Amino acid sequence: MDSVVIAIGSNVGNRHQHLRDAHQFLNKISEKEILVSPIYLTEPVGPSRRYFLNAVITISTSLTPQTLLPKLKQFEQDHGRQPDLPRWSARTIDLDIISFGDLVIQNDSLIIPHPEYEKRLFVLEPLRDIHPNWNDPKTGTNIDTLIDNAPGLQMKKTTLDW
Ligand code: PH2
Ligand code: MG
Ligand code: MG
Repeated sequence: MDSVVIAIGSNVGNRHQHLRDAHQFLNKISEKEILVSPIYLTEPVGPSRRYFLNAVITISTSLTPQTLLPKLKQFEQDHGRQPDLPRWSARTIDLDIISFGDLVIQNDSLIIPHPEYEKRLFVLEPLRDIHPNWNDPKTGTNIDTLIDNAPGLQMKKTTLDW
């Protein structure tokens, strides 16, 4: 069984409810108790002007990355996410696999660890909240160093609950 770190984001509609729906879904598919970060309000990275709610959840699964990924995509579509919109479009819900146990995968449909998470404080900060001793599976870089090296981003922890 592997521990899988999943980053969640929403910047359209009832963002809080979308995160809660994702939480409920991940709780259901996880084979052990999930780990859940606080919810952050974050400045958009890229051209979108709508602020995001972001969080990180760790699940445990005996699925493979290739079988977990379509389940996450199906959830996104069931929650009003249109699959073929451009990369930076606003999104009701986005579920990104950040890491999958210690696996390092690089193929056309999947790159693990997530190729850009090191640049994204909206992933790194909530990740550190639940895994303060986390190291990147590919480079071994620890989470404090990753955060020190990431570009600045306006963000704050909210008191929103799950
Ligand atoms: N997701 C993106 C692009 N930009 N910015 C923030 N703050 N949070 C996100 O989750 C996010 C983003 C693409 O998935
Ligand atoms: Mg994303
Ligand atoms: Mg995504």
